[in-house]
Amino acid sequence: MRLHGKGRALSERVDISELTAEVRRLAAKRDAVVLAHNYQRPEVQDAADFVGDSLGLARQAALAQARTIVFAGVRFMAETAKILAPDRAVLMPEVGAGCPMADMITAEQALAFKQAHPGVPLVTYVNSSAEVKAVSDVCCTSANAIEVVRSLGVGRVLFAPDRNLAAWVASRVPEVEVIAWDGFCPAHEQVTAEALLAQKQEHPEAEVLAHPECRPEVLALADAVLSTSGMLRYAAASASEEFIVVTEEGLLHGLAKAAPGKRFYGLHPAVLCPNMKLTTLAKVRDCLRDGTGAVEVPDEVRIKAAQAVERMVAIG
Ligand code: CIZ
Ligand code: SF4
Repeated sequence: MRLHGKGRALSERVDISELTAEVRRLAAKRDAVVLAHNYQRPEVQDAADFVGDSLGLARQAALAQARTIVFAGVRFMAETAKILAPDRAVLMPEVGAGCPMADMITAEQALAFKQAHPGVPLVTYVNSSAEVKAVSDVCCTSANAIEVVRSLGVGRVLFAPDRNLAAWVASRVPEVEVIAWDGFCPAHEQVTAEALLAQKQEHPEAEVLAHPECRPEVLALADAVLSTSGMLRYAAASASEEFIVVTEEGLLHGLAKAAPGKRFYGLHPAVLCPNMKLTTLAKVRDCLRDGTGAVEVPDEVRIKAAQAVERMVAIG
């Protein structure tokens, strides 16, 4: 039985190295750049030209010289790339990869939210559809939400769709009243304080890095609350050798590369986004080979959504 297991692991490795070579060959042939989100499968990250958070990747998309952008992530991320790079073809290897949190608010609901609070700006997390961005005043990411809200210089803001990120921002910017939409990320929401406390007991020396999509009682136990790009920088710069990482487990791969030799622990049960895992290396290869999975954002939506995204980019 052990032999069988070892043999299988070896053949999977061969598959991965062959598929990676095919991905690279097809990307060159199609004049494509492959972008992978920090939560993607390790082998997809390793085969990509760039790995990062949604905004970093959308910026890469805008800078890329390539005619085609293959986006390994979820739909709102590929849409953001299309918004910033409208003249490029943006392809998704798995068109069914959505984000349940982004689906928790529609453009109609966002408009009604605004109408119920006249004159109060709507700050929308990038984890939202292009249509919702188009009716928003400004976007934010988990990396810049606090700065974006502060920069508006107003006493009240509407915040959608993530209630946990909204609560985190409200705690850090107490001078602003944050009126939150009741959305959440199912993967981060299922993390409990008990699960984190159990892991802290196992690893008492570890620093706890948590994503602001987690519930407030989980964030209260963290040493640092950070976006994925923030965690990568923090872990590399910190004097600590061990970290408990409270975000989607795909980031553990990037952390091990960003801070070699340091130890990173996830949680039990693991924080997993099934949508992020839908994209496989074989699907990336198929997408490059067949040119399928084009993401389109109609011009009238794209132009308005671009204003909200570009306003955020100008802030930081
Ligand atoms: O904006 C992103 O890429 C997401 C969803 C997470 C993060 O914190 O980077
Ligand atoms: Fe959406 Fe959460 Fe998955 Fe990110 S981890 S894509 S917020 S469901």
